[in-house]
Amino acid sequence: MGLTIAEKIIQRHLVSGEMIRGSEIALRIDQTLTQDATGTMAYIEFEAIGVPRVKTELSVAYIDHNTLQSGFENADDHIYIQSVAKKYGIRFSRPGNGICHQVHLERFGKPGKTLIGSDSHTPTCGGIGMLAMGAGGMDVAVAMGGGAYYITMPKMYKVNLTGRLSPWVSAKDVSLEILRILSVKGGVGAIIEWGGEGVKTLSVPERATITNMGTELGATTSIFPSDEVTREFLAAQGREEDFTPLESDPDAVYDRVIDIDLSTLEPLIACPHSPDNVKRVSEIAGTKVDQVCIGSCTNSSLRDMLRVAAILKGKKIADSVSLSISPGSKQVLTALADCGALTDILSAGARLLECACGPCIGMGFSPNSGGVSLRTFNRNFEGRSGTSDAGVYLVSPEVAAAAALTGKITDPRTLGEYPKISLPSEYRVDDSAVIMPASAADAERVPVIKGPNIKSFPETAPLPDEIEASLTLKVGDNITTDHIMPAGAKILPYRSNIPHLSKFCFAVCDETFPERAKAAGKTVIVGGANYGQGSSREHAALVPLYLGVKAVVAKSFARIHAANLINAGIIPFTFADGDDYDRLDEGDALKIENLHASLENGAATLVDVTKGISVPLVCTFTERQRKMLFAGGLLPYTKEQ
Ligand code: MIC
Ligand code: SF4
Repeated sequence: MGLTIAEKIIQRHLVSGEMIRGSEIALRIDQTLTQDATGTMAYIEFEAIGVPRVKTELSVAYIDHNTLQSGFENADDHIYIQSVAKKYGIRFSRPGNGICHQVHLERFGKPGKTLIGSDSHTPTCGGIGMLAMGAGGMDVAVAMGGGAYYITMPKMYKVNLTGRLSPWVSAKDVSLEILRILSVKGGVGAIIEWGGEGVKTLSVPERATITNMGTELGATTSIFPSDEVTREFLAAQGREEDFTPLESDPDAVYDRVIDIDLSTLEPLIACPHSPDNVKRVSEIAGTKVDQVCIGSCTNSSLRDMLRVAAILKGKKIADSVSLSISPGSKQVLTALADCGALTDILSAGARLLECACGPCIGMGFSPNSGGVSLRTFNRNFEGRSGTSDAGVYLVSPEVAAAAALTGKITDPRTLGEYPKISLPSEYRVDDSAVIMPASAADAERVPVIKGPNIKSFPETAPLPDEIEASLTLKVGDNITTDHIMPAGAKILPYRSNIPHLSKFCFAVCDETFPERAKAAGKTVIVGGANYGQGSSREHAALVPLYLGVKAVVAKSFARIHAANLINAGIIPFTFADGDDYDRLDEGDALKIENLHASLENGAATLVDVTKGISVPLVCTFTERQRKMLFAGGLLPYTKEQ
C-alpha cells in the first residue's frame, strides 16, 4: 500500500506505536519553536525536566506576541527566555525579527523534518513539506529534552486542486473555501494533504497561508508536497541544500478526498465570530468598514505585502478607514523598503506596525466600539480583537486593500486590472537578529535571569480515587481557548504569572467564574462540542488547574487542548450520550467515584447529587495518558520516568 506525504515522514520518525489510524504513536521531533506568550512557561517546564542542553537538531525561541513591553513584565520574560536560550542551546529570535511562523518558514523549516511549536499555527511550515504541529508548551519542553511527541495517528484527507486562481482571488480564499466545506470541527483528527495539478500554480507563501489556516479546521496539521516550487523558494532563501523532494505515492489511501477547482473560486470573507462563517464578498459588499489590518502569520509574506502595495500605489485610503500593516518578518520589511513598495503603502495612508503578531492577538489596534474590522488574520473569535462588540471579518490581502480604498466591503474584482508583482529570485538574507546560543563548554557559566513576574508552576497532585465537585460553569459548543484564557494587551504580560492570569479565566463568558471556582474549591466544567478549539496556549489548562478544576465533561474536545488538560492532570471526559448535556445545570453538586478503575475501563459514571441522576461518561485514554493522569500531569510523570 502506498503512503501519503505525512505517513512517509511519520514512518521515518516513529519511535513507538504503529501507523494505524486512531492509535497512539510517538514521534521523534527534529525541530521546535516557541513564542514568548507560551515560551516562558515552556522553558520553566524545560528547566524542571533538568536536561543540560536541548537534544533537537534545531530549537528556536521567538519573541513576537507581546512586544509592547508596557511595564517590566514582558521585558523580564524576554530576558528570561533569552538567557535560557543561550544556556540550553536554543537560537533566540529578537523582538522585531518577525512572527515565528513566517521567520521559521523563511529561514529554518526543512521538507521531510518534524517540527512542534508552542503555537497552534506551527503547521505553517507544512507549506514546504514539513510535518509541523502545534502543541502545548509542556510537550515542546519534553521534545527539547529529547522526548517523543505523542499523537493519535490521524486520518488522512486529501484536497485535490485543479485549475488556477483567477485574478483578485488568492490563497486566503482557498483557506476560507475549505473552512466553508469542513467547518471549524471538520479537520479534527486528520492531516490534510494538498495535492493535484493546481498545487504547482501556488507559491510557497501561498501554500503557507493555506497550511497556516488549516489550524482553524481543527486539523492535526496540513501539508504540501515538496517540489520545484519549494526548491526555488529555498534557493531564493540561500538554502537550497535544505531541499528534498517529497510527494505521496500514487496508491496512497485517503479517508476523504475533496476536490477544489481553483478557477471557480471567488473572493470570500469569514463573518463574525467564527472562521467558518464564510460568505462571498459580493454578498455583503457595501457594508461600511472602520478598520483594516493586514498582517499576521497567515498573510504577511512579501508576496502579500507587494500585492497590497501594488493595489494601493498612487491611491489614498478612505478617510473613514484606519489601515495597519504589519510585515511578517524583518526580511519582508527590508525587501519592501528596498524596492520602494513601503513608500507606496505609507503614501496611501497606512500605519506601519512592528513585524509581530500585534492586532491579531489584541495587542493594540483594537477596533472602535461596534466597529467593523477587516483583517487578513486567521481568527475572529468574539472579543479577541480587544473590542467585545466589534465585528471582525477575515479576508485576503486583496479584499483588505480594496476595502481600505473604498471604505466599504468591496469585491476587489471591481477595481479593474489585477496589478502584477514579481517575487525576487534571491531574498536579502540577514540572520543577525537571531542570536546563537553559548557553546556547550560555556553553557554552565551562563546565568538564567528570572524577574519577579515569573511565578512558579501551579501545584499538581496524584489523582485521588474520587472527585466531589461543583458544576461551576456550563458553556456551549465551540468554546475557544480565547474564551477560557483570553489574551490581549492587558493580560498577555502575565503569561508567566498564573495566579494573576486566573482573574481573567472565562472572562468572556462569565466574569464571576474565577471567584466562584475558588469558593467551590473543586470544580467540574461542562462544555459542548469542540471544547478548547483555537490556540495551543496551555494556560487554558494551567489556570483552570490553579482554580481547582478537576475535570471537564464535554461532547467533544479539540486535539491540543485535550492534550493540555491531560498534561495538567485535568481529566477530559466525554458524554457517552451527548443529550445528557441538557440534564446538567450550573450549581449542581457532582460526584465521580472509582476514578482509577474507571480510567482503566474507559468508562465512568457521573452522579449529579443535586438531581439524583447518573450520567455515563467515556474516558478512553492510552496507557501513557492514564499514567500521566494518575501522576497528576506530564511533569510529575516525566520526573517519575
Ligand atoms: C493565537 O493565535 O491564539 C496565539 C496567541 O498565537 C496562540 C498561542 C498563545 O496563546 O500564546 C496559538 O495560536 O497557539
Ligand atoms: Fe501571532 Fe496571530 Fe499568528 Fe497567533 S495567529 S501566531 S497571534 S499572528
